Amino acid sequence: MMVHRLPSLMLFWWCSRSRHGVRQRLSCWADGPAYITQCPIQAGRSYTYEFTLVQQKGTLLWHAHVSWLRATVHGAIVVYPKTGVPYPFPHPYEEHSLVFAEYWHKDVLRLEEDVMSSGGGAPPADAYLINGSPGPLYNCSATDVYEIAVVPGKTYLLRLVSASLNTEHFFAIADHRLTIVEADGEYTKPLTVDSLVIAPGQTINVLVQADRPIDTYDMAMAPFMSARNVPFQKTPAVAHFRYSGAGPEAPSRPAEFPAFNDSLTADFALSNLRSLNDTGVPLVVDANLLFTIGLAVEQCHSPHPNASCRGPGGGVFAAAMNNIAFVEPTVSLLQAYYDNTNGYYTEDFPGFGSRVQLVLQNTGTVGTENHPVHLHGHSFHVVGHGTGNYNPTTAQLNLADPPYMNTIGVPAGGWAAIRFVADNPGVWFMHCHLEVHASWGLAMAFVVKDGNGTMESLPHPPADLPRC
Ligand SMILES: [Cu+2]
Repeated sequence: MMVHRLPSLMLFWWCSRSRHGVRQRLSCWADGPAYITQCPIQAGRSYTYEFTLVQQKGTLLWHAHVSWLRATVHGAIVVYPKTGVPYPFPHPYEEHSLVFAEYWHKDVLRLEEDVMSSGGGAPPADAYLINGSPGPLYNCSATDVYEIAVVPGKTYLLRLVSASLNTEHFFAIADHRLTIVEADGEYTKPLTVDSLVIAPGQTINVLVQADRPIDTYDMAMAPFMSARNVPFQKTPAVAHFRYSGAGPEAPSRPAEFPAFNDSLTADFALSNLRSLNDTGVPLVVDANLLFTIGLAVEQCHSPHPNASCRGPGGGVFAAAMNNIAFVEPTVSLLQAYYDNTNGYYTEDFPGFGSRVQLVLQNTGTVGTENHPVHLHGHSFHVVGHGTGNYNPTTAQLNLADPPYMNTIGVPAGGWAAIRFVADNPGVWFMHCHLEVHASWGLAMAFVVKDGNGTMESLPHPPADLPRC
């Protein structure tokens, strides 16, 4: 599969995953994040992303991975099971993808520049969007509503994809329950909920039964905001789940949501999500890492504090992983690693094939917030999570059937433990998928060195790889 002839400065993140026992490796050059695995594609140039989908299926997200361009450059990728392989649930009557996004009236490059030079937070989105439409709750948008025509009695599979920039969202359908059957491209045991939270970067498939009286029902996304004192857009984006026979003029039934800061409900799905199949959780680990993640405020050093120190208390927002704020390099880290260029990376990550447990501890000196942390190049088993500080002697880990994901919402003031096998050579970005947090430095990259066997080495870079 290839994506090519990209019009201008765009990069594509590919949710490359290497499943246990599955050869989905060796395509780090096609991963996409700017200054991690390549330099940005310049206007008028192109880069062909080549990668292999081996035994991968499900709903994935592609998006630009430079600056804040993901806001408008994104989409769903649906990988169907091989011909003849059924879903592990009754075949739905129809399938629809719903892509969630945030919209600003401003050019997002300007938006990013303004936010980063202000030292303060990101302004709320001007609207939320479902498949590009904000829906009737926004001004002048009464007819700009995405709609699914529904046959009563049938079952629908909805592929939910969040390309949102800085906000996590609840999703709900009026009077209907949602049965989660897949998360981040991996089947789960069916879990039925009234609403769920989806973080930027995540994909969740749900089954919905059209078993309610004939009418039009709102399918809506509303903000989940775990941080205090952060301004955010409160108006939900609404799409319609319209039964055939419903009067076109009748008002739709509104979806109901938990309170915007209801962390308990937000965490429910994660707490109860279980992998459907044996995904090969490492029962013992070779490396046990604990990284803190969180936001902080730095002292103002600007001669123009009113303009450039608009964070809390007249400071400048910052973020860190393991107490180090990630600063975007001016070269591609993968290129630097491939060329053995000194000064850009260390080689202290556990060796090829290591079974790694990584505990992400959410800290932060300016209140805490849920951080959806995404790891490139690997899916991971979410073996545990909880509130407060991680305590290895009391933490309850699920080593039987944890969900196998690539983005994990680390609870506000809490922790999440993930396990994965570092068997994909290359440089892999790990970052908060709230774009403003990543810009502040909530990011890092792992160097996974080559193994000794065949098909365990980073290949040579493709000829058309963009150069800095
Ligand atoms: Cu974050």
